[in-house]
Amino acid sequence: MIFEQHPHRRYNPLTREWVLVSPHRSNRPWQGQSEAPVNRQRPPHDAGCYLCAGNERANGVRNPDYTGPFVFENDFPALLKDTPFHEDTGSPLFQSRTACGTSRVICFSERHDLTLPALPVEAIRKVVDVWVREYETLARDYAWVAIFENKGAMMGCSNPHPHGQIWASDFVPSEVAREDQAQEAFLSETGQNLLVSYCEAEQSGETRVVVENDDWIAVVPFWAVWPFETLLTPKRHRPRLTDLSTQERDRLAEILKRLCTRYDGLFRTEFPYSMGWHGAPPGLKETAHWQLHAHFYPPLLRSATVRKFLVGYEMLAEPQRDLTAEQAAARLRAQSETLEQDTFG
Ligand code: H2U
Ligand code: ZN
Repeated sequence: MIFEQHPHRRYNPLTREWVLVSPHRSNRPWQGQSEAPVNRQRPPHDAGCYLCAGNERANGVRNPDYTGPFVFENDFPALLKDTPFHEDTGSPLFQSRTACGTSRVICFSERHDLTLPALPVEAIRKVVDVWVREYETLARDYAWVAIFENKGAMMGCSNPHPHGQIWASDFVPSEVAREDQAQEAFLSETGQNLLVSYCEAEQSGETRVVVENDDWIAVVPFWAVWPFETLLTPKRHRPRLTDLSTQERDRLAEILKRLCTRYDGLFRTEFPYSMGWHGAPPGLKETAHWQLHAHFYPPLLRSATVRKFLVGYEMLAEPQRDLTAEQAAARLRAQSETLEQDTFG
């Protein structure tokens, strides 16, 4: 395809933003920053870890001797339950309003040394169940439940014990509101669900597919910004995590392991990323336009220590990438689905 060798822009229909793709630059030399490699040798239990079973957290509370996933209220939450109501819309220049909510931390398992891809599928399945359960509980009281994982020091993760976070808020955050509007507009303009149609189209082409099973598909989206960004979504129309069948939860655990193992294999490192779930906001009655999906946004570009920066043109104009989504998908497809523990650290 000629346009894969020439600068072009691609449209992200989920956010209605454009990304500039410059494939002719892929082989430019790099003399910029590389990060120090992290020591990945970790013990199964670390006496100094705030998140390990039986240990004392930063605020003095002791974790139980848990096995499997463990959820606790974040000791340093970004959102608080009882913030006094305040709304200031008097001036278009100085608008503010109260934000209420709650934050939780989810340790994926008692193992300090095992990230998602290193856990057995059955253990990942338990994490899936906790995501669904937490979503279900918090969706009763909140307008949005953010379920996400910040992985790796490069992504600002403060603790090596594999864990994710859950933030519930009484407002729908901007990124989600944008996706809501875009999917709604797509349905009313075309009569189709945006992501269901998109993934059907990707399945027939295969150039951007990374992994799939009977119920799930992961692609490097056509409009990806991060070099190895992926979009993971059910094959059938499922607006929310709570709409997943037992089998879909089983197969989600399976595909998560396969996808993350490929990520780890790419640069032979515990692949850093921010990932999280987007689905129909809890309060929404009409959900035909929504499709559940997870975004994986990994920062790495060309090795375990060389990352992509969204700076300069990206900050001031629009996102830009050199490696095409098709090249990234091919690289991920070429990886093994067997975790080579001995290659780390
Ligand atoms: P991140 O590393 O992804 O930031 O998550 C760690 C979270 O765990 C962070 O939000 C919380 C931090 O507030 N935490 C506790 O609640 N208690 C602790 O003792 C340590 C960390
Ligand atoms: Zn730990």
